[in-house]
Amino acid sequence: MMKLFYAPGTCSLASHIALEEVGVPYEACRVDFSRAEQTKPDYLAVNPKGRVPALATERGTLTETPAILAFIAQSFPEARLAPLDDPFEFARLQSFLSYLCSTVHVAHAHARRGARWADDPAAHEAMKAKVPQNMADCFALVEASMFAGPFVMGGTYTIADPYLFTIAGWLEADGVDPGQFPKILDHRNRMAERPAVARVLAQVRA
Ligand SMILES: N[C@@H](CCC(=O)N[C@@H](CS)C(=O)NCC(=O)O)C(=O)O
Repeated sequence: MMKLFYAPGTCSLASHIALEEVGVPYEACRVDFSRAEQTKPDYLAVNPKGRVPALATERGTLTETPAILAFIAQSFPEARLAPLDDPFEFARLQSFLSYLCSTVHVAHAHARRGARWADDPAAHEAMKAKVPQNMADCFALVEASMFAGPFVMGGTYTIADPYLFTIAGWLEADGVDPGQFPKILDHRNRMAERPAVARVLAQVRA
């Protein structure tokens, strides 16, 4: 059985929802950030990056949210979580996942993880101060030109949806009013009503 290593309130929620959507058995293994378990040898043996998510499969352990999401979609094609038979559409999907991973998530991380980029406490404060603007700019772009509706890629639910739901869930904590982005806010509300999403949220918050 696959094992998903996750922590509440993190980007691992996207992979968690995708696993729940396909309906395969998996074990959810909580990594306790309050005890810095992600930095301890036991977890570093799972993922030397010291981050979640990590998905342990029978062929080895995968990290990086876009890779895990694509693996889930490709491994369980019957769940139709990606346009697997259309290279252009699949690339458009990957483009969206990459933007969330490499730009939006990184913009968010500047609020809490400034020590990755600078040692000077004044630099941490300066990075933190930019987060509301950077996150609002990213979401304005998603709202205006990347979100097709009613789902991210258009009429069909894909692995992009739980990923957008996850990162849009951070907006208030990043000092951004999600009301500025009506399509994304409506998507977030609709996502929260999906049975798979509700099951994962109940499990993560327990
Ligand atoms: N690029 C990675 C980022 C993973 C990542 O940064 N995860 C955060 C939680 S959202 C984490 O594990 N942080 C722990 C730490 O920085 O100590 C992905 O998309 O999966």
